[in-house]
Formats: sequence, C-alpha cells, structure tokens
Amino acid sequence: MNYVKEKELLQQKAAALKTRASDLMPESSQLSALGELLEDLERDYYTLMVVGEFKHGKSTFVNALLGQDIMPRDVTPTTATINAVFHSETPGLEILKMDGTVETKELSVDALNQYTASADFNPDEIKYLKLFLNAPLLENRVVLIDTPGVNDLNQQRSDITFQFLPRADVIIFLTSLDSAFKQTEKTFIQEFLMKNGLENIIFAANFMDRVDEEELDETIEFAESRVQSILGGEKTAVFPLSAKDALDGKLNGDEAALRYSGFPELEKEIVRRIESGSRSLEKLERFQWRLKAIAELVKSEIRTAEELSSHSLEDLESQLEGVAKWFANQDTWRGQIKSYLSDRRSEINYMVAKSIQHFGTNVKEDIENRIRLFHGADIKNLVEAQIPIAVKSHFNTWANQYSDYIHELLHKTQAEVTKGLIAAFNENVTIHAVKSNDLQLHEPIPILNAKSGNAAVKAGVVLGGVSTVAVLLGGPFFLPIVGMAGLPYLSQKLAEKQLENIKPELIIAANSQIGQLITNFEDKIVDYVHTTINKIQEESLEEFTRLLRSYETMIKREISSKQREAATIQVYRTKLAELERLIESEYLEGVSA
Ligand SMILES: Nc1nc2c(ncn2[C@@H]2O[C@H](COP(=O)(O)OP(=O)(O)O)[C@@H](O)[C@H]2O)c(=O)[nH]1
Ligand SMILES: [Mg+2]
Repeated sequence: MNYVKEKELLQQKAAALKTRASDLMPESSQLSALGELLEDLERDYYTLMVVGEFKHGKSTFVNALLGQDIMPRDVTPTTATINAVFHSETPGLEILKMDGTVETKELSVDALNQYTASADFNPDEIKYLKLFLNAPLLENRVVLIDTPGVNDLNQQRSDITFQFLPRADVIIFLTSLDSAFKQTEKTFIQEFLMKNGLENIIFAANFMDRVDEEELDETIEFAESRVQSILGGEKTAVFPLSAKDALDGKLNGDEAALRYSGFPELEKEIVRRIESGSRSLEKLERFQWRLKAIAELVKSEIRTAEELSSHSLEDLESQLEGVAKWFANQDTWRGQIKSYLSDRRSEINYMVAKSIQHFGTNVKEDIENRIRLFHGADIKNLVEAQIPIAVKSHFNTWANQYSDYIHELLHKTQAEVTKGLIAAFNENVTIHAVKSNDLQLHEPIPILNAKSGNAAVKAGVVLGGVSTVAVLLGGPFFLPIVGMAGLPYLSQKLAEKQLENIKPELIIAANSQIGQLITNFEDKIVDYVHTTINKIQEESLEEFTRLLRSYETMIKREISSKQREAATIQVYRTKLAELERLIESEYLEGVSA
C-alpha cells in the first residue's frame, strides 16, 4: 500500500463529493463533516522531533538531516524556540506569535539567529518558528522539529519543548556518547516521554568522533544498557553518531566522512519509522471509514430530497411539524441513549473486572512460584529484572488478548447507537409521517432492533487504533515493580538471613505490588471505556442533531419552492382568467356572430 497515493485518492474523492453535494444540497449536514475530513487529510503531517539536552548537537543533526546548514549551531547562541521545518519549493520563514499574528521573513541563518538564546527577543511572545525548505526528507508531509534543550536553565525554553512533545510521531533523543543517558536524561525519558505514552523513540549518541576507536564498542554497549534499564527491561539500539562529521560530509560531498559518521544507519531507521509508523493502513482505514460514513449519509439525504419533492405541500408541512416534535422530545431520546450507553458501559466494565480478577490471580501465582523455585544467588536480578519482565509479559498477553475485544464491543456500541438513531429518524419521520397525518413518535427509539440504516461504518470515527488498550500499558506503568529493588530492607535482610527466609516476605511484597498494578490497570481500562463511551454519546447526538437540522432545512426549502410553484401557478391562472374575461368582454360581447 502506498499511503501517500491512497490518501491523495481519498482527498480527491472527498473534495469531489463536497463540490457536488454542495451544488445540489447546500443545506446538507455532511458538508461540514466533509470539510473536517479534508482538513484532517490535508494536515496529515508526520512529525519528527529532535530532543535532548542543550549543546548535544541537535541543531547540527537537524542540519545534517536537511542537508543544509540552516539552524544556528554556534558555540554561543543556542536554540531558544521550537523550529519546525516544513517542505516547500520556495524557502521562507514564519514567526508565529502568541497573540495569533504571523510575521513573514526571508529564511536565512541570520534571520534565525535573532531567535537564539543570546539574541534580544522576548520568548514569551513567540509560539514557534515555521521554516520552509526544500529537502527530500520532508516530502510526503514530514515535519522536522528542532527544539531548545530539555534541561535548559531557562525554564521557559524547556517548557516550550514540553508543550510540543505530544505532537511528535517519532522522537529522536540525542545524548552524548561520553556521558550517555545520565540521571537528568533518565528522568526526562521516564517522566516526560514514557509517562505521556511517547514511546516511539530513536536513541542516538552524538560526539562519536570524540571517543577512542578501541573504546567505541564498549561505550555503545554501555549506552544501550543504560537505555535498557531506563525503559525497564527492553533491549533498544543506540545509534552512535557524529552530527558534525555527518553535516560536514553532506555539505562537502565527502562520502567517507558521511559513512563513518554513523548518520546513514540513523537516517535509515528514521525513514523506516516514517514509512511504517502512524501512516499505516490503520490510519488510512480510519480516513476511509469516515468518507464512507459521510457518503452513506449524503446518500440518505439525497433519497430524502427525492422523497420530499414528490410530496404535497400539506404533507411537507406536517413533516416539518414532525421534526419540530423530535426536537421538542430531545430530552427523551437523549435520555434513552444515555441509559442505553450506560448499560453497555456496565457490561463492558463487568467483563473487564472479571477477566482482570482472574488474570491477577494467575500473575500472583506465577510470580509466587518463581520466587519459591528460585535457587540462584542473584536475588537482585530476580527482583530487578526477572519479576518485572515476567509481570510485564503477563500484562502484554492480557492486552493482546482483550484489547481487540474491548475495542470491538465499543465499536459495536457506537454502530448500534448511530444505526438506531438513523433508523428511528427514517422510519418515524420520513416514511411513516407522510402516511399518517398524525405524527406520533414511535417510542422508544429502537436502538437494538433497528434493521435499516447503514451507519455501522460511522463507528470508526470515534475510536482510535486497534491497540488502544495496549497503549494503556505504556509509560510508567511498571515502575512500582522495578521500584521494589529499591526496598532497602531486602539487601539488609539478605545479608542477615538465608535466601529461604526472605522468600515469604518477598512473596508478600510482590503480591501487594501486583495487587496495586492490577488495580491501576483496571482503573485505566474503566477510565478508557468511560471516556470512549462519552465520546460516542456526544458524537452520535451531535451527528443526529445535525441530521435533523439539515432535514428541517430541506423540508423548509421544499415547502417554499412548492409555495413558489403554487404562487406561480396562481399567477398563471389569474392571468389566464383575466385573458378569458377580456376575451369575453372585449372580443365577444356585442359582436354579433
Ligand atoms: N566534535 C563534535 N562536535 C559537535 C558534534 N555535533 C555538534 N557539535 C558541536 O557542538 C556544539 C553544539 O551543537 P548544536 O547543534 O548547537 O547543539 P544543540 O544545542 O543540541 O542544538 C556546536 O559547536 C557543534 O558544532 C559532533 O558530532 N562532534
Ligand atoms: Mg540547537
């Protein structure tokens, strides 16, 4: 699948539908939805964010990625703003201010130098800088962001970086190879990246040119072991790099320098992430779902319009009344949906609670067995590595097993609500209403037994990716277990007693930690279900109100055109009658045959 091509196709289709629908049905409820879809498709950026402490070569590396020496990277001035680089055939610079204004400048290193730490500008006034450049990496809507140092002594400048973090699709974390992943960096990675679910990180260690060649392998190994411990057990590659050599190599066309800078491997990894990352089938499918859902609704609006034009003025007026009654009855159907959704939520939560309870028992049993059967000498390793890894793998297995299932339940729930609403709308207003003059609503809204309506696809709009539940497992979730290693009593007890004597205490400690994890986990899932159901509720009601409003407008338009038609006929008839009378009085009267 070529993401970019498929997306362009989708964009064209959406734009064409919007033009044609707005020509024929300017009141269509779907025009704004189409507008939103087009906007999202348009803004479909893939954001690479380079972060790290200051003076670690971030700007130099960004320049190497761009193949242009554009970001200020002198020894004194350091980056003080977020610099986001966008693709453009013609270079340019926009300064986005906090007050919403945008200043446009010519792009140059000098212009950018005005916004470095040593320059005289008020960082309070600047939101970020947008640079426009022509660079191959940026094609296909990739945005590359250079940031101030995350440990910048200027709190304001570090804050700027933190605010931008959630937009990153991939984070490139630059450390220095000679002091890789020191405490402050560890804190940043754990507290700011992992805690925010930002786990798509590429780790690179700069200043490779400063490390002795004989020590290189060992230094990289050390860096990788640091990352592994920071991430809580996962083995992760650290790319050694000399950003300076890479940039020099690129600017001077020095292939050998470039090759030895470690840059090509890192660049390849970045490209791989871009290609396999969030521009995935899943993302594309969500866009396709949305377009399909909109198209279904436009189609049903067309059918409604066709229907309407075949009705008499009287019919139409009574239908208008019917819609008014729907609005007057809002509290009822809103209440019905709320209680329907609240039932579904309880069901899902009950299922989750039962399954987690069972799961918790299994995890505790397994860990207890591991502790009982442990005969090694390295209890620290058991506590710090083996147990946390085992627990994590249990949780992952649960998430893999159940996240699709929970997702599917939510998916179905949304589909039912939308289907039910649309069916009720079609059956009660459009069709039945015209047959009987008495517009009684058929209550309750037949949410569960709706047979018509094609809104199932709409379900894709609210819900995120498939593995949303798995995402909940990210971040600092497992830290408490890792923290057990810090329990000082353990090592003390180990010194005093034999291993066997510690085991019962360890089992109690592990059980209580696992118990906490399970509770947290359940809370997170319940929270997720709650938020999603609320979203489903809001979106469905909003969509349905939109539909009703547009239907109302359509009826009104049809009524007024029918009235106009009637008036025209009336005028014509009057004219005919006048002419007839004239003929009678002036042409026929008194003239003898
Ligand atoms: N020796 C060496 N110096 C580098 C390397 N990368 C960057 N520098 C220098 O380190 C200083 C800080 O680089 P800069 O890109 O501004 O770091 P930033 O603050 O993280 O953006 C500059 O003087 C760069 O020339 C490298 O790989 N090797
Ligand atoms: Mg910089």
